[in-house]
Amino acid sequence: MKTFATTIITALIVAAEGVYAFPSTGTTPLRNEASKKDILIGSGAINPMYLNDPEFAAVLANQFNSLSPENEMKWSFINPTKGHYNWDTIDRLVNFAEDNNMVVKGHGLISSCCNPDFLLNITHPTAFRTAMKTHFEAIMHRYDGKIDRWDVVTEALKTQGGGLNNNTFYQVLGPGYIADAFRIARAAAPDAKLFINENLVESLPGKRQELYNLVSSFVAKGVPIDGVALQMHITEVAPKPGVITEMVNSYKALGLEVAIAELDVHTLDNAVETDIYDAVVSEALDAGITDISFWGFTDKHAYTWVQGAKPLMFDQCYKPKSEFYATHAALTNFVNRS
Ligand code: 9MR
Repeated sequence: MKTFATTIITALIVAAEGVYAFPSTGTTPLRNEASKKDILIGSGAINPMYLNDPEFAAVLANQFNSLSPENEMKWSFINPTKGHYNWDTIDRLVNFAEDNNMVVKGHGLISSCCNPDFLLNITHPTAFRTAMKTHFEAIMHRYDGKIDRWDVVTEALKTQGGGLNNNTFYQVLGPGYIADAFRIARAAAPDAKLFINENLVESLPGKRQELYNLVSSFVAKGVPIDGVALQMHITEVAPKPGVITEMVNSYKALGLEVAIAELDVHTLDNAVETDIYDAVVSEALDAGITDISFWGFTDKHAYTWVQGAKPLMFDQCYKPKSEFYATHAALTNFVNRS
C-alpha cells in the first residue's frame, strides 16, 4: 500500500509510452510563475538523448518554457563534413519544444570548440567567410520560425579578458569575424534576436568593460546585434550586488537586451549555492531581465570543474533542491514594475 509520504512526493505524468512518477515539488511549476510575468525560464545543455529518460523529459516540460541544446548545434556536431548536416538531434529538440509549448534558443553557431576539419583546413578569408555563410544559412533557414533567438558568437573574449580569443575565426578573418557573423546571421534570420554570449564578465571588471567596449562599437557601426547573453557559470562567489543591474542598464542605454544564458553554481556548499541562485535570479528579475536559462536542471547531467559540485536545481533523482525553491520564490516574489 502507498504511504501518505510516497503520495505527496510523487507526481504522475502520462505520456504516450505510459505513466511515470517523478518527485513533486509541492509548488507550482517555475514556468507557470514565469509566464504570468512574461519571463522565459529555460534549461540549456539539453542533449536530445536525455529525452529518452521519461523523468528527464517530464521535469523539463513541466518546469521550463524554453530550452537550448548543449553541444549538438556546435559546428562539428551538426555539420561535421562539408554539405552534411545532422538534423535529427536538433529536430528532436524542436519537436519536443513544440509538443510542450516551449521556445528554443539556438546555441553554438560559433563556439570556442568543436570545429570540423573541413573548416579548419580553409585558410583563405573569402572561402572561410563563405563557409560561415553557408553554415549559418543552412541552420537558420531550417529552423526559421522555430528558433527565434540565437547565441551567434560564444566566448569571443579570452577567458580572463585581455583581448579576443585566438580562435580559428580570428586567425583566418581577423577581429572583424564577430561583426561578419552578426551580419550573416541577421541576413539569414531577419526576425530573430541575436546575442553575443560571454562568460565571467559578472566577476571580472576588466573583462566586463572589454565586452561593453566591443558591443558598443558594434552598435556605433550598425552591426546587427540585439543583446548580451551572460553565461553566469558561478564558482563559489556571487557577483557583487549591483553588477547585474549595472550591466542591464548600460546595455539598455545602447538599445540592447541582457539575458542570462547558462546559470549554474559550482561549490561544495549547498547553502552558499542556494543563496547564489536566490541573489542572481532576484537581482536579474528586478533589473528587468526577462530571459533566464540554466545550464541544465538535474545534477544527473551536470558539467562542472569543481570536483563533487552539484551545480543544478534538481538532484540526480529529479528531487527539487533548495536551489529550486530559491528560484521559485524569486519568481513568485518578483513584482514587474515596468
Ligand atoms: O556543457 C558543454 C560540455 O559538454 C562541453 O564539453 C564543453 C566544451 O565544448 O562545452 C560545454 O558547454 C559550454 C557552452 O557551450 C558555452 N559556455 C560554457 C559551457 C560549459 O560550462
